Amino acid sequence: MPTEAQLHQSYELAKAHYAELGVDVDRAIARLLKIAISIHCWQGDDVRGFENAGSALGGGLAVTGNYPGAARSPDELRRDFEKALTLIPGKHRINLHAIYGEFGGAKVDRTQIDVAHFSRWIDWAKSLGIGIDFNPTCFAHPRAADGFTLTHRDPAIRQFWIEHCIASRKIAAAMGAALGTAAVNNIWIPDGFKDSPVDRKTPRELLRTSLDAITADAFDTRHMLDAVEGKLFGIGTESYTAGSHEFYLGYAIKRGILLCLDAGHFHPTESIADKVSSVMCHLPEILLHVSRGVRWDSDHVVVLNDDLRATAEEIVRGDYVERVHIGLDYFDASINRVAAWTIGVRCMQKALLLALLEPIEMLRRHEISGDYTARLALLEECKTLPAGAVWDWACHSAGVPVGARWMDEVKQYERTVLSSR
Ligand code: RNT
Ligand code: ZN
Repeated sequence: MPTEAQLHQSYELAKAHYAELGVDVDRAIARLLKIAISIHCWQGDDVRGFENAGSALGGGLAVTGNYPGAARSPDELRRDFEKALTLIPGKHRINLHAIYGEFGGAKVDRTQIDVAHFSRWIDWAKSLGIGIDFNPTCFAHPRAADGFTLTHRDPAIRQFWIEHCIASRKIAAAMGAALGTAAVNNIWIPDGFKDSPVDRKTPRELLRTSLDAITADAFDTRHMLDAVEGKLFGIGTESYTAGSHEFYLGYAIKRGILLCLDAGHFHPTESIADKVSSVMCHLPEILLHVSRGVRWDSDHVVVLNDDLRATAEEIVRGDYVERVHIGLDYFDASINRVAAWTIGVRCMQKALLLALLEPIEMLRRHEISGDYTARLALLEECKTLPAGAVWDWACHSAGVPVGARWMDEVKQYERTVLSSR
């Protein structure tokens, strides 16, 4: 492993290299460390939550793997999350689902959830100086067992889920107010059909009415931001989902709320990167669910691939850093869960750093002057610039392990904490 002096030397060499291209490396690091990633709590316990409702996950979601050490309680989940935070540079956020409330063994139905059930999460987040984001949980519940929630034909079931989403908005707003940073409250529903429906219209009209009821009360956007997440298909809803991308794009624009783009929710060859600048023409802010589909919306751990890089490039090139909320959404139970968090967040950050290190002024000049040869040549040369030395220095200066050294700590944590679960 390199010494501190060697790390610094590599960094200085990289800095000189980038300076020649007009890139200020120190500025890139400073900008990177200001970007908070919303880290999904559900990687830590395979989307189980603490409701004890005994319902299967459902909703077309599937977690596979049986790696030991999943968190079994809020305290274990928080402890694991804290461990991951010590391995990731910068300050981040936690993204909670409604099923992660602390119900003290009582049966609290989804319409009954209240900010009191999240007070320990709020106190904990406050002590760490991090923000919280939130999600109503419209799956893994007897009333979602037939696959319909906000679009259910039965008005009583629809009303149940409307009330759950209203309760979630209130909780999110209270979290945002308590922590001094707006909580994004993201609605995703599984509703759809396995086989081709003859009525594609009614569920969507019902969804519109349900969403109108949910968002009827205005909240201070300094405390809570509404988001809606579309999806092309799920397991068991291969032919039709009511909450499609077009449905929510229209709804978000009409209501001036956030649209959530999940990387796994489109046709497999479709990338969310190209969508960012399109939807940002019409929306003030968006939420991303950065995920990695392998052949389908499989929610694999995010890695530094071309898709991720393209998404980060679009955020940075478009100067959208302040308007794009970056959340992660994946769940892999076949590997160490603290490592799964750490890998995904660090990769997201590497992608952002690579984008921040682009010689964008030079690239733009080539493009504007029509010199596409020079644009292509420079883009390709950028791929082998010494970004690794800059990333290592960013980690070092943020006080987190450099390179693969963080895995030593995960192994140690596995031996001392996770293995006894
Ligand atoms: C499902 C959506 C949704 C969930 C989480 C658990 O396909 O991506 O965001 O993954 O809310
Ligand atoms: Zn998602």
